[in-house]
Amino acid sequence: MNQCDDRSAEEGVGSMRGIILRSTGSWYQVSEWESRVVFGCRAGGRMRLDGERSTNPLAVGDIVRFEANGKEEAGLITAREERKNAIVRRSVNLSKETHVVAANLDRAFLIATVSQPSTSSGFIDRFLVTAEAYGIPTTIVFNKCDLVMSGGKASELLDYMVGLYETAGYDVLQVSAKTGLGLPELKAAIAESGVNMLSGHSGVGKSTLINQILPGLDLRTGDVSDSHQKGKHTTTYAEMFPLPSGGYLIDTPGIKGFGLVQLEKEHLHHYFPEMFALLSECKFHNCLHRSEPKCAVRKAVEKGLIAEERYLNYLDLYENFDAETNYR
Ligand SMILES: Nc1nc2c(ncn2[C@@H]2O[C@H](COP(=O)(O)OP(=O)(O)O)[C@@H](O)[C@H]2O)c(=O)[nH]1
Ligand SMILES: [Mg+2]
Ligand SMILES: [Zn+2]
Repeated sequence: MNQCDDRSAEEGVGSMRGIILRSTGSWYQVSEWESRVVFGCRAGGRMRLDGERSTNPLAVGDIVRFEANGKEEAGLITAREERKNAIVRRSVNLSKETHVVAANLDRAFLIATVSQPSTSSGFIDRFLVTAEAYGIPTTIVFNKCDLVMSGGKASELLDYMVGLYETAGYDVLQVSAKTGLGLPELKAAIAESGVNMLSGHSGVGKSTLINQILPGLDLRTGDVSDSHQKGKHTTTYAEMFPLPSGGYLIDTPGIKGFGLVQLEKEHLHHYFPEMFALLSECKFHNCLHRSEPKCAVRKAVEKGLIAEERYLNYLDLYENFDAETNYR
């Protein structure tokens, strides 16, 4: 049962519903559900929920019950609603604990680039597997397209990467935060879902894109190699911004990638949609598409119907699975 319903009954009229925009460990910014007024909240003692091994029982995107504590726009969080999903990574210090990066995501936007820097398909595929496992639809956004000269090497790579992921069944956008190319399409896609997360390597232009989408914010950009950014809370904490369309946009600064938490090696191939679609045509129902006879996936790779690069990334993830569970 929904914990919110549970507890609101006993807490009565003073209780409000809100969504966590920001968390610094012991203090939270909570946006009241209807008015969107932001309250500064602390968490009540009951927040560590049974059976959870995370260092942070409350995360960005969590929907909570809270009570105003008399002072203006300050309150106490009393309960958390059940999560639809949560992106987690292993806690920095405690190997068996996890850190919840964000919860209740409706869509992820993976920002990638083909130059300055170039994003590898290995990184993209690892992200996609994680998102598939959590049931979060993903749009791949190639930014910095203004740097791509037609006919050049970067242009070839861009065409190849776009084809790779469109063929695999993903939505792909080509944008430039600098020139505004493709931004109307990106804004429209973001307005379609409730809670959207922007992810990607440092330096691909996440903050620049968010500044274009929400011009009032004025986020710091271009500090890729800025030494004072290291070790600060910005390396671990996500932040959520309300959108005029009614939804939210989450920035995940400094998060290089997500680990394959709670995922079984033998199920990895389920999260490559174009391979999963062919599983029923393999001779063995539990085919791992490695060296089994009469494998429909390998046949499709040979025929060029499934991209070899995606298949090789699958094999690589499979072979190095134990290492991959250690978050990088
Ligand atoms: N040429 C070009 N540069 C961009 C674009 N978007 C971002 N940048 C630059 O890339 C650098 C990193 O951007 P930033 O938004 O801080 O990346 P983040 O680490 O992903 O948040 C900055 O110097 C930006 O000015 C783009 O579309 N085209
Ligand atoms: Mg940034
Ligand atoms: Zn197979």
